[in-house]
Amino acid sequence: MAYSIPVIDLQDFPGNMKKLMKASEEWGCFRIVNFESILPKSLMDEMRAVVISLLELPYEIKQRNVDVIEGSGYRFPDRINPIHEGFGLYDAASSEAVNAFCALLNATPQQRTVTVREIITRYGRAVYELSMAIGRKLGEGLGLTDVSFKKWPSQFRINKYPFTPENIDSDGLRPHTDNSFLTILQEDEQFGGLEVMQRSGKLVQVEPCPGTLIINLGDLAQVWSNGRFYNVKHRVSSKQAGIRITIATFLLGPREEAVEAPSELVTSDNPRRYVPFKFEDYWKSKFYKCLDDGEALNPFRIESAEIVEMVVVLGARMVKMVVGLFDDLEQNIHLREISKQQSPQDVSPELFSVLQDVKKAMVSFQIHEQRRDAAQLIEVDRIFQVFDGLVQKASALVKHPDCGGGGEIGI
Ligand SMILES: O=C(O)CCC(=O)C(=O)O
Repeated sequence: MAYSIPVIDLQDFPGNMKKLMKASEEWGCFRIVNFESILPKSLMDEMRAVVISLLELPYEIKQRNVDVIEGSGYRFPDRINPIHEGFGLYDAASSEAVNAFCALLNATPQQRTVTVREIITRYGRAVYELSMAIGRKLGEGLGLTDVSFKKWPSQFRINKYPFTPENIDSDGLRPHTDNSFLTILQEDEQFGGLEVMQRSGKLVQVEPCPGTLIINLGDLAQVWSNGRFYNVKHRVSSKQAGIRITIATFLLGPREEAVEAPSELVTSDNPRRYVPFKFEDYWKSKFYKCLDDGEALNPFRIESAEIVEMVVVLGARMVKMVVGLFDDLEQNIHLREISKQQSPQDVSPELFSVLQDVKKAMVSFQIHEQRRDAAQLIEVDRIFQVFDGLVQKASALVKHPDCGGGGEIGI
């Protein structure tokens, strides 16, 4: 069978290492074969059957699959992706998360809870183990020996595309990059429609190939590899009438630690490209601002971060200067008023002069205190109010040559 994207044999390492690196750098996606010792074909088939049964549940019940993190739950076809419906399960490798997911959806007696739960649990663990194995190989390929993605949770997205003769050539999912480090995609065995864009910009159709899996590298792979891995831009297009169902499992960013390239991958030839950031900040910015074209990474690019820092520092200085100017003005007015005061007849001029000096000192002291408080308040409040806008402006100014395209909320 002719494959349109590179194929990596997981049982043939280090033999396939060069090919894996080339695929990750030029395509940002590849197909894997020989992974059955971790994820058997029988489990993939069982999972597909479970997924189909879940998608048949009534809408009121599907809606119970609420977000655990922004956008992680049920998605009904909407204006942005009108021929796409999806379930989501955050932290898919944890049995608690699977139990909670199943408990919410288990509304009909026909749903054989125990089996459904057991299959999702086994699939979640197997596919997670597979993502750990691929992550380790990607690390080894970059010369890192003890790479672990154990603290990076995963997420399922179950995708259903009702393709009809009327919507042929429409987008099932708009072009996007994934929010993940890597995505493991179990395709529909019958209906194709996935299109991936090579780093060179060439768009390639990916035909289904039963018994294999597709791996897409997401935005976090681009950051973690310090720009070496390509975050592949892809979309799903309706090619043929029929119900297309796929299961995507995303290896997301760590909950606690920052997302950043390991120091070994930062060299004088390839300086750090992104400031370390929290996955949550990236995810929220991508979700709430509906950033489709890789802009979600822009605020974290070093060039942008430097510009933003510069703008913030300059802004803070300006605020201080302005506050200082107004305060000096106010202080002078007060001091002049004190100087103009006449000495009462029963107070000697010497004593009056000392009292005036005390008053002046108090005014200066008060203004100094107010100035400090005001400067602090203004700095914190105003700078942070405009901060978000500045980040966006700075991001728009910086167009990185490697920008691999963006991320509609792919998951
Ligand atoms: O359904 C597919 O083929 C691709 C799914 C995808 O790109 C996604 O869920 O982000």
